Formats: sequence, C-alpha cells, structure tokens
Amino acid sequence: MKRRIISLVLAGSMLISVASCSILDPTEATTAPEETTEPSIEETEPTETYDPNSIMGFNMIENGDFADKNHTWGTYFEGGEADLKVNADGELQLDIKKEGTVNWANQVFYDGFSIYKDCKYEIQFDCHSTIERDVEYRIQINGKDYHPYHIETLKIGPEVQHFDFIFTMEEDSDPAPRLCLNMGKFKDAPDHEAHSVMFDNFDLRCIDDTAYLEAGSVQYPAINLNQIGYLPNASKVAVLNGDAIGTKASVIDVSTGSAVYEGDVAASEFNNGTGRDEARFDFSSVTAPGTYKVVAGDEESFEFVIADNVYDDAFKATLRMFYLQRCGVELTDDLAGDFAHPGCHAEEATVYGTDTKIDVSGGWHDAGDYGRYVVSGAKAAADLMLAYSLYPSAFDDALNIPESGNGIPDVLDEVRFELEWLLKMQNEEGGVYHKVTCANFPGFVMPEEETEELIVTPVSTTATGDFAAVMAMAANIYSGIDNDFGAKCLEAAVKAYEYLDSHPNIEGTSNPDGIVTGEYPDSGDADERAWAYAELFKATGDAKYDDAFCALIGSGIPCASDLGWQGVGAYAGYAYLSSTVAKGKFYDAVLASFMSGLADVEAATAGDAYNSSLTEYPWGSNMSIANNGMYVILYDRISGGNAGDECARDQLNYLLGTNGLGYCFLSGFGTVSPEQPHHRPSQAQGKAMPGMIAGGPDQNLEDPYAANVFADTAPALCYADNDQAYSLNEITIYWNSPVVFLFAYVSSQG
Ligand SMILES: [Ca+2]
Ligand SMILES: [Ca+2]
Ligand SMILES: [Ca+2]
Repeated sequence: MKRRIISLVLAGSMLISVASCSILDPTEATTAPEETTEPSIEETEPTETYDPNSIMGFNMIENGDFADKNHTWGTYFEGGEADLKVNADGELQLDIKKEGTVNWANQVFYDGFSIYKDCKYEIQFDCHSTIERDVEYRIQINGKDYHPYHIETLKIGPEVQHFDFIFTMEEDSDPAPRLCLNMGKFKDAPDHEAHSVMFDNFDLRCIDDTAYLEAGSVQYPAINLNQIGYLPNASKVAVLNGDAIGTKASVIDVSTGSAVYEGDVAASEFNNGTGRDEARFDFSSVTAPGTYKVVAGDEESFEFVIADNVYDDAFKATLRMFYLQRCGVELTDDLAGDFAHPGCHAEEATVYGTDTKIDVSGGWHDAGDYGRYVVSGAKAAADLMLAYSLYPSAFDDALNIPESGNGIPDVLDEVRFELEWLLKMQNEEGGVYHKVTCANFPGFVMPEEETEELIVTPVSTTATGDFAAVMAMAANIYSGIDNDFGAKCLEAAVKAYEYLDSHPNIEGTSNPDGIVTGEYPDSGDADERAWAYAELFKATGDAKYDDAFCALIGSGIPCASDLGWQGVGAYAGYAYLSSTVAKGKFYDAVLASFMSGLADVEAATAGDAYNSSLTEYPWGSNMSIANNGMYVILYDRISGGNAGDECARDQLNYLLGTNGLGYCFLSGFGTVSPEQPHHRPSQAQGKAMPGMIAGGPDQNLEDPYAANVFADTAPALCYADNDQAYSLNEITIYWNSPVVFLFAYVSSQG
C-alpha cells in the first residue's frame, strides 16, 4: 500500500506556541520525499490518486463552527453546574456557575467519530474565556477507566487562542471515543466565580491513514459452523460465503489431514440478514468421532469436534454461570477461580420512599451490573426448572458448586438460591417488589466494591405475577425433594395470587424518581397474571385458578411463542396445556394459540442460510434465538411430535458459531468467542467469565459504539466484541437460561 502522508509543512505552519503541544518531528517531514506531492489537509475533494477507502480529507466534527446556531454536544456534571448553548457569535459557550471539586465536574463532550491504531490526527479549535483559567482537552475511551488517548491542558483567557495539536493513536483502534473539555476545579488552581468559556471552529481530521488502509476492513470467516461441534448423529451444515462458495466442499480429518467426505454445495442465495450470498454445505453423513474442519476452495473453517460428549463442558459452564453470578455470599477460590470474591450486597435494603429496611440478600446478579430484578430472575429460574422437569437425566450433582454431592441435582440447588431470594422480595400483603439495586449503576468493579445504599423499588404486578408462577412451578418440582420447601413455595404463590386478585390494575413497572438502573418496564401484565393462574392451576387443579385464567384468556391473551421477561404468554400456555391434574376449560383455545407460534418460527428459519429463527435482530437477539429453540421443543412436548427438533438444534448451532459473524457467542468456548463482555466482574478481572451467552447482533444500534460502527451494516452483522457496546455484548442470566434448556434437550436426545 502506497504511503499517504499529507503535507506536514502546512500543518506545522499553523501550530501555535503552546508548550505542551505535540509538535511535529521536523525530520519526519523531510525524510519521505513523496510527502510534499500528496494532497494537503486543506483539500476536501478527492484527487485522482485518492484511495476511496481513505479516512482523510474531512472534518470528523460535524458543524464544528456552529454555523447553524445549534450543537450536538453533550454535558456531564459531577459536582459542577453549568449551561451549554451556542451564543450570538456562533460559538459554543459554557456558562459555569459552580466549579465543583474535580477536573471533570463540568464536562462538555462530543461523540460520533472513530480513531484508528497508528493513524495520525490533527485537531484544531479556538477558545477563550471571560477569566484566566485552565481547560483540559482530552480524546478518551468512552467507558472502562475513561483514560485519555490524547490530553492537553489549555491556559486560556479573554483573548481568542487558536489551538492546533497533532497526535498519533497509539492504542487499539477505537470506533467510538469521546472528545471532552473539562472545566471543573483543577488541582492547585484558585477558586473562580461564575464565568463563561467559549469554543469555536473545531476541526478534527486524520492526516495519515496508512495504518488504517493497511489493516483493511472487518473480515468475516468464509465458512461458518458450530465451533464446538456436533453430536454424531445430528444434522451438520456449514454455511459458506464469499470465496468459499463453489460447487464442492470437503470435510478434513485434522488428525490425518485427509478428506473423509466430499460433497455438493447447495446453490447460493442472498440472505437479507447478512446482506450477502450464502450457500449451505450439508455433511451430516460424517458421524465418526474426531476433530475436523471444512474446506471449500481456498477457505477453511475453524476446527470442530464430533463426539457423544461434545457439549458436556459447554453445558456445564452455561449452568455454572449462575453460581458465578450469585449475590450476597462469598464465592470461594476453589469453586469460582478468577471470579472468587467476598460476600457482597448483604446489608439490608431500604424500601423506596420509606425508612424501612429489609433483608433481600441472595439471588443472582442479573447481568453485567449487580442489580437483582424479579421479572428477569423469574424467567431465568423458570427456564432452568422447565429444563430439569423435562430432562432430569441431563443434570447431575457434580457441577462443582457448594451444594454438589448433597444428593440433590445441582440445577435445583442453584434455582433454589434464586427462589430463596425471591421469597424475601414478597411483602406481607403478598405483593412482590420489582427489584433491588443501588440508585445508579456502579463503576466497573467487583461486586463487593459496590457499597452504595441498596433500594427496593415498589411492588409491581408483573413481578408479583411472575413470582406466583415460578413459586407454583417450584411447588411441583421440589415436592418429593424437599416437601417443606415445596409447601412454602406454594403458600407464597397463593399469597401473590391474592395480591393480584385484589389489585386488578397494572402497577409498579417503571422506575421511580431517582432510580436509573434497569427498568424492566411492561405495558401489560395480563400475560404475567395468566402465567400465575396457569401454574397455580397446574400445581393444584383448583378450578378457581382455571376460572381466573379463562377470564383473562377470554379477553385475548396470546399464548404463542413469548418466552421473555416482558411477554410471558407461552409460559402461561405451556403450563395450562401441560397440566396433568385437571384439564382446563379453555384447553382447545389455548392449544390453538400456543401452536400458532410454530409457523412463524419455521418460516423464519426456512428463509435463512443459518436457519436463524429471526427476521429482525433486536437487543438481546441471542435470547430470542434461544427462546425460539425452547418454544419449538415445548411445542413438541404438547403435540407429541418432533416438528421442532431440527429447529431447536439449529438455534443452538447458530449460537455456537453457525451465524454470519463467525462467533461462538458462548464465552470461553469455540475458536472465536466474546472476550470483552459488558460484564463488571469480567471487566474488573480483565478476562471473560466463561459460560456466558452474549446479547448478539442488535440492528437498532442502541449504544454509542454500535451507532458509530454499524450505521451501514446488515442486521445480523451488527455485533462487536467490545465492552463499551452494552447493547451488543452484555450478558444476562435470562440469556443463559434458555441455552441451558437447549443443552439439556440435545444432551438427553443424543
Ligand atoms: Ca462559529
Ligand atoms: Ca447438589
Ligand atoms: Ca407482560
């Protein structure tokens, strides 16, 4: 690649005499003869020799001169107080009322640009202030420790100064950094009265993109398959794209280097999800245990295994993740390894808006944060209980958790840890608090380092409905294992039912003032109520629960494929239809509704080379994939057939690598898996906790990183393994739980 260094002489002539400025190395400008022949930074039009992939030649700060009198800059205050506006002179003006106590007490920032490793940048702007003071300019990482890539302290006063800095990005490329101007209280600086600071004419541009051009764009693997591998008799399909697409492909036994199978590649088809042509290569006839790879043309897949026990470790890790998410107890070195920590969040929590303190210790940390939320925790617990109830032989007493070896399947010990917490979240009236968290999300610290006040938010009817449902499930599942506990769960479920019965309207599903942690909002609680009534009917056979259920279903609650934390209709439908103590009065209507979900799932898989069951990829798309796999298996249980079998396996294959990105979304498994999840313990320890399913592609670009990087990307490819990308790469207990279900299913079927 030809070097493309622009005229440094011109840039040098514009530098002002700021002592700390990164002045150009003058030798650099004279040792490369071609430099003077290249376009200067003043040129914004491409020349004939301009590389179309170049990232030079334009200002990355939109509306940097505020000519349209508006701005898209943000503010962050930590103890400071200020107002930001565009003034009558067309400058960005911060009117500072209070300086606070730290540099960043008053911060103005700009997002929406990218900087690339080893590329050189120039930033220019004008600045002045109504007083003499310092301003800190930084381009920094927008997350983790917020450390700067480039930082300067500006000494400003009433006279307008022009600043011009050149810097090289010495760290890994950052597609979503933040430009910050800090105007708080600087160490050793005098106190300042109210004053104003003005900025104008921001110009940030790349002036040497050689390294960017040499690095090339993102390359996706040309052959994608389940990176962990396959059970011997399972269907096996690799999906080819790009140069791998041809007429033939082979399966190579890695131990011998010889082909064990050569077969035809199906005709390629355009895939709307990935925006490219793809072709399927079916090698299901390869059944002998071993380690293999698929070769097509000059391309080859990652290695994978065929074996009876191929999923054992992944299954175990996916379930052990719940242990590693335990709250309120010490996780010991011998069981938790890198993720051991002292007890956390064990102090009593304040009931929101009161002085009442209650013990709500225990349960699982929900996700990448340390909140504990009832509706999401209930979904996770329900999935694990369903998995156990349908496939008990898939679970053992040797998961390597504190209760291993106690004679009770470890999955039930683990679920009970959550259920015991849920029981503490029920108040005397029978209502269930929506969640317990601090008021704000913590920094990227281990759980015991989050020590702010714990707050229990008000009772919600969605939490109460979900609670009643999982407690009724638990009453069935734990009877015969611990009858007293089963009875306690049933009693709690009945009490929650009574609360719902006397509170017919939805309540408590949005964040109260001052609480900004995960909201888990809901606009409808009829599905949660229906689930509660159906599970109580299944657990007791009492006609009053059937009546309550029918009253709701009569008003039209869908019981199709919803297995989420917000829509739980399919849990309700499955519970109602699987009742063995009595047949519900609305059985046929519920059956028709429940069965109607299959057509949508099958239509989606048929239209996608990977047999993904999604036609759109929302936040947490991997949960939707896993939920659809779980739904088709529940469908089979009700119908008595096996229509869902292949579809469920395909959803698991998708999660483990048969997808357009070539990612195995289970951390610690496969060849390429998430290494930088948005998950505080992983971020604090600098390594990904194993056994976690990442959120996956989200075409709606719901964090700054995603918005910056994936603006022009096909839906199924909007994913990055980056801890700043919380809408793509967070983890949750309820994204893992349906995957535990799928592993239990395939393990029990072979
Ligand atoms: Ca201006
Ligand atoms: Ca056990
Ligand atoms: Ca709902």
